[in-house]
Amino acid sequence: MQSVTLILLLIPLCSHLLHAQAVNNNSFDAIRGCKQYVHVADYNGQLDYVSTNTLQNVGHTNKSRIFKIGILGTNDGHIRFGDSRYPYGRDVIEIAIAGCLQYDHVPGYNETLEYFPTSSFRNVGRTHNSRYYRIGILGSNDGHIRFGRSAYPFDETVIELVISGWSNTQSVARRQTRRRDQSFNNVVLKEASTPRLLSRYRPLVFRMEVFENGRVQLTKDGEQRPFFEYSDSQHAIPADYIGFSRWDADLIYFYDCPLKEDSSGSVDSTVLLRCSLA
Ligand SMILES: *[C@@H]1O[C@H](CO)[C@@H](O)[C@H](O)[C@H]1NC(C)=O
Ligand SMILES: *[C@@H]1O[C@H](CO)[C@@H](O)[C@H](O)[C@H]1NC(C)=O
Ligand SMILES: CC(=O)N[C@H]1CO[C@H](CO)[C@@H](O)[C@@H]1O
Repeated sequence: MQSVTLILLLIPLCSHLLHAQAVNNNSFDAIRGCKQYVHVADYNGQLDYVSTNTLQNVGHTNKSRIFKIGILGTNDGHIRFGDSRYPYGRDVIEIAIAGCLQYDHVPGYNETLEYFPTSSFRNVGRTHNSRYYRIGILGSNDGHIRFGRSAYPFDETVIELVISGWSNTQSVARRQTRRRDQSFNNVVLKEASTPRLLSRYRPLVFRMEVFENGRVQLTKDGEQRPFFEYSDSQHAIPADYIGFSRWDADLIYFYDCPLKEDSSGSVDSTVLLRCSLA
């Protein structure tokens, strides 16, 4: 049997969740408030059994008990239940990507990218000399973001940001010129060590700020200092169009995410927070 990685999510039964679906913008909104279980054992491995007595969200009828569960993966989810008790992790998944648009079926590095016009984004931050965008990446390594001036930037220069390539160790900024036959030239602008930045189990969510003078800063949610930055003042390239690619690992991107300062105080977050604590 093909080895698969699954993530099981125990979902709270909560009427507010139905209300929240009206504003769903990506499929991960459905698992808000769930506990997350990763590093799932193989079929013949030792399973951790979660004691259902300790779950906060169990539906009851006088003839049954109801559990709501989510599975993320390509195939072969296996659920076993019985009367044994084992300890379990209390890790509550935090859905940082609420309200983002989701992009999967990400094209390969040498395929034609789909560039999204940032002028159509609902969520763009602006300062007097920069614009910023909130983006999420879920996957084990090698996020690739390209941005530039047009939707079909062949024979044009774009910026390519490699987020934790080289087996999730290093991030790089390049100036890239790509031709219609997909041949390309790269000029390296910056290399930085970023060990274990990406994860298959938790999205990396960050702000990408593009300054008019060619500076670019990537800053993780909840952090003040960029984890990656460079400046290319000779060739400032605006992020009028943004595209996403991958290398050897499947990725899911989240883009046009609500900017942090907006999302934290919104009505929807409040409702959902109450839901996950219920
Ligand atoms: C179970 O619930 C149903 C409907 O809620 C009720 O009609 C029935 O009498 C209940 N049965 C018992 C054994 O309590
Ligand atoms: C993309 O093309 C370059 C040059 O043609 C090649 O070296 C590289 O391995 C290709 N990458 C992928 C992921 O196919
Ligand atoms: C919470 C949120 O961002 N909701 C948006 C989902 O998408 C629709 C249509 O694009 C918007 O109208 C909502 O505001």
